[in-house]
Amino acid sequence: MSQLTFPANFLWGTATASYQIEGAWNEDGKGESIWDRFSHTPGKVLNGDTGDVACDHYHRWPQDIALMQELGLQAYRFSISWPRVQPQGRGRVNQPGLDFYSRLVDSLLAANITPFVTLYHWDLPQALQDEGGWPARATAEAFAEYAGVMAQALGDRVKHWITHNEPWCASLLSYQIGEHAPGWQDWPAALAAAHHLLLSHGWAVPVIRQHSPAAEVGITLNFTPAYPASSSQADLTATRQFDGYFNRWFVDPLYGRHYPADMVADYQKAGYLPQGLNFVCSGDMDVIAAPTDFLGVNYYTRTVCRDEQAEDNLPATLMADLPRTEMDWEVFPQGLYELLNRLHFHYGPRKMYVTENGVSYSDGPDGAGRVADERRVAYLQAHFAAAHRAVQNGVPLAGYFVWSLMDNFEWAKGYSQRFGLVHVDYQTQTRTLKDSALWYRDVIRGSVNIWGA
Ligand code: IFM
Repeated sequence: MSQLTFPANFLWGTATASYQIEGAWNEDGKGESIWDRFSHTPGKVLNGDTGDVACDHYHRWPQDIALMQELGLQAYRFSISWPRVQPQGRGRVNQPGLDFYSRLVDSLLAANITPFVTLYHWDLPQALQDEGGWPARATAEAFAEYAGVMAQALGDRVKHWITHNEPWCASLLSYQIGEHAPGWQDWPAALAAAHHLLLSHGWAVPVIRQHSPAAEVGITLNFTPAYPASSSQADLTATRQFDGYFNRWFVDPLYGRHYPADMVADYQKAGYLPQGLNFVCSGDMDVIAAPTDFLGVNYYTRTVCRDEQAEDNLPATLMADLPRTEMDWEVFPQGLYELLNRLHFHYGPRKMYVTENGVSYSDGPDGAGRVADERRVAYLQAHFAAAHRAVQNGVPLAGYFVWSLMDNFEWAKGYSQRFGLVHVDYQTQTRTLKDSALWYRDVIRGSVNIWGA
């Protein structure tokens, strides 16, 4: 075992998202979002949970910043609720909404915590959904306007901007699988949505730079590396396809490689692109490939790909038998190491941040009020060590954000999953530092060591 040291200005932080923590869904002039509409629709979210109150962060943010200070966080990644700022998605700006984020930023800076602002973490104004949502090009145009509003308001103080969080979720999970808002199941619409999300990112980059000249601008993708269950042709094809669907469809165009040709062919064959790539207009791919300052990487797990239908399959040699989290995701830290290397050597982003990594375990306070979540400590330790090995290989990793600061609304799974370093009692809104929070505080302080093999 050796003791690991990260680069001197490496940033340690935590991440959250507006709908998952803020609550105050209809206060101070905020407009309705697609997640308000979706969670208020019976049957869409487990147990009928909603983000109406969530962690009540909209009212309790001073206390939450105090918690961040207690943990010694160096950076905090949060997202802006678009309909809190522009209730109709374009045009009129709701000043109280803007003031909320402005105060938050000022207080973070006063606490010596660097704000990382995500513009879109899935709470689209319902008004824009009513006009077609992300499958409509006009939504991308509205996003560029909104990015300008935010950069103008906060750009003097915010120096790290993330346009979108996980466009795979905002497009395919939301418009093809239908598990997330707005709950469509429509392949062609989902692929158009993916394009418009990426396009809106490309349009927003220069707009943000214009109002916030010294800032770093990037995008966050979620990656699930795909591994074949065996070396059979069928499993290799399944692996290529999953990787294309989940990872390459998004990262390739951002780095100037257009949509992956193998996937375009597969989608055409399957009938998912009946009009071809007709949503791609001349010049779009150059817009999408606008140079950025960093790539945000969200990593939780891998996928083992098996074509169960194939007759000529070999026996599976790579079994999915690792420990699993309460999301039923495999714990696979090696995947983070391999992913960071792949991104660095294959795409060459200038810089990367792990903008999310963390784990859902439901440990709560014992009789003495202690939350002994040693499995989360073990998960984080192993992933930090994997990231460190990547840094040793020359990967330009500049920081790491644990998901999440506190337990929160886990989308279609409601409050059943707890990812926080801080436990939240939703009845009383009491926050309790879990053991993992205390351990993370000590990692940041440098008073406990991260161990590598
Ligand atoms: O809670 C989510 C977050 O909103 C986006 N990334 C994955 C997390 C855990 O599922």
